[in-house]
Amino acid sequence: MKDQLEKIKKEALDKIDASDALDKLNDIRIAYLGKKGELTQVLKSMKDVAPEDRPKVGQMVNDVRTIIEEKLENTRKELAKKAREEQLKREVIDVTLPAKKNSVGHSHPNTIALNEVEQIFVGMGYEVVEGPEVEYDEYNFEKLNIPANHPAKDEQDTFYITKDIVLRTQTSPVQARVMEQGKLPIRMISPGRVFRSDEVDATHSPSFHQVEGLVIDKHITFADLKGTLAEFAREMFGENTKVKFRPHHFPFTEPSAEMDVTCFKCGGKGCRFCKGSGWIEILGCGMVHPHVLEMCGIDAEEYSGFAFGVGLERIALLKYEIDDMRLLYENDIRFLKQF
Ligand code: 2NM
Repeated sequence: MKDQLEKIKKEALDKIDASDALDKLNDIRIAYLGKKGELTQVLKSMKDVAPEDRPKVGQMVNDVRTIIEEKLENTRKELAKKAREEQLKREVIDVTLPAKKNSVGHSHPNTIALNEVEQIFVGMGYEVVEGPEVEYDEYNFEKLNIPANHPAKDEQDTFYITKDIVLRTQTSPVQARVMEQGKLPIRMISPGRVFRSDEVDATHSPSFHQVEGLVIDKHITFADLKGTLAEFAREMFGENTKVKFRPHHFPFTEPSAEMDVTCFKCGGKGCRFCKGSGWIEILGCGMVHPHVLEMCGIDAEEYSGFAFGVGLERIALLKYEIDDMRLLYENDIRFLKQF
């Protein structure tokens, strides 16, 4: 019996020594100490041992069990430690490696130009007001003195959502809404996206951006318009910039004009940039039509005002000397980073 126990002990300890994984230790535990394990079998054969020898043999079995258990536990700890060390080695971080560069975006030329326009007018005391891109026909056309049957309402120019709802073709409906609220005087600009059913080319897009301005107060005259827009041109394109107004027609203003600025490339002498004329067309403007004031609930006898509209893309293309509008819609970061 003693020899048998010694043999079991040696066998078990050798197997534990040879183990290189935690699950193998568990197999060994089951094989020797488990319910059907070898040591348990020995206990079951106690009935064949002489009764006076049983305590001694029992003690021996327990000693062997304790030795195997201790060896199992120690080996388990060693293997676990080795596994942890190997994991740490695998996960080691080389803090001397150069960091990955975060790619940062860049402001769009439209955004840069808009920030500049806003800064100029906010500096003159104007408010910046935004409004819906999907508008009622009433605000986009009717209240701006563009009646039914007007060619601007043609489906060729306007995206219709329903008979009465359109994608705004200008940001003036925002101004009609502000006038209607009746808080006077008004000094505001309304920047935003507008929509026209145009084919895409180097100077056209079905969706572009406008900044429109509106001033309403008592005694506002065309001189106020000229002084304000001349100052805007100087701040936007340089202090030597001169302006000139050419008569024009818009349904919502009377009189109406287009404003040109002296070419900021050649200073007015004429170059490729201004197509030899020395002048560059910048914006449309005029005195708000009395009909528009009345339709928006403003007494045209007491109040008058001027309004203007500039295309943001046009400003960006001119200022940054970009020759194709389509570049502004691709958002290629290599293009954007140049400005
Ligand atoms: C332009 C040109 C001229 C304009 C008119 C108005 C309003 F709402 F007061 F009637 N807002 N903007 C206007 C006037 C816009 O864009 C070329």
